[in-house]
Amino acid sequence: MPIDEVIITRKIVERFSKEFIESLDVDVVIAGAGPSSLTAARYLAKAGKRVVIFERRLSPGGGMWGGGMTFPAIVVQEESKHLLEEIGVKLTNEGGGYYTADSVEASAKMIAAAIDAGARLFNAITVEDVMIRDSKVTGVVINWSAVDVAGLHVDPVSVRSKYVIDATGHAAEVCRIVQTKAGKLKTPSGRIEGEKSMWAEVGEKMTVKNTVEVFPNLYVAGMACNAVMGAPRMGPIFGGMLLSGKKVAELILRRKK
Ligand code: 48F
Repeated sequence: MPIDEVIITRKIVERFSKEFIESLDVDVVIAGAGPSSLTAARYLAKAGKRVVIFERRLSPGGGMWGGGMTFPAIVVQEESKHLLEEIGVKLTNEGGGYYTADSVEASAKMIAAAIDAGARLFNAITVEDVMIRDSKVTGVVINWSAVDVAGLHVDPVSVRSKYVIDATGHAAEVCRIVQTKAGKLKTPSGRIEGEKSMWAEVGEKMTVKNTVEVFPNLYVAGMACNAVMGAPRMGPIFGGMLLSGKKVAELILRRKK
């Protein structure tokens, strides 16, 4: 078969355009593609929701690839291990309720499982703002991450969604934008409370408890929950991230429309 560079270019642009246009008006947009996002996306897409993830970096997976201090292993606890087993991640029982997994295998399988369930994942795109109508979040505003990196003055474009999940990790970037532009969040002080120092046991429990709707139609998942609600970080134990992703999917699936 002859190979033509211009055909290759056309096919890439056509395919991207088709998929991007299909993603402009969806049920759920998730900002960030870490472990909480990928779990939420898998559950939501499996339930038939149209889900789009925008990830700033080239590689989705967030903080999971690096395990603990780049030792490529993660720990999960008994009550969350089914969320990795469901997608075929091999676990080692370390005793006492602790299980370990290869962080690279876990990250790769979580990404594949979310996409296989039907979620669409766009990498190298940053969520830089939200749309708000009648005091409700109605979508996100996005731009190429490269535009940001290069400091180019280029206007972003918009994507409508019924719900937005802030799964941007420690930075809780979407919530910070909403706080700046729309005011009060549903937190004890109405503001972002700020993440607290490492305390794995409390942090893990609080991440799940703090998985809530923080502004009409805006949910938090993963580490962003503790950053917004004011609870400890927990380091390279990932059960709370996975359970938070599952919980946010359940909260959205329970909504009427
Ligand atoms: O931080 P991250 O892995 O999110 P998570 O699901 O998991 C946290 C754990 O990895 C770890 C931890 C566990 O004990 O504390 O930190 O809460 O992934 C967040 C992803 O969001 C991307 C970022 O590049 C990363 O891949 N991201 C951040 N801001 C934006 C974004 C943004 N504005 N737009 C798009 N992506």
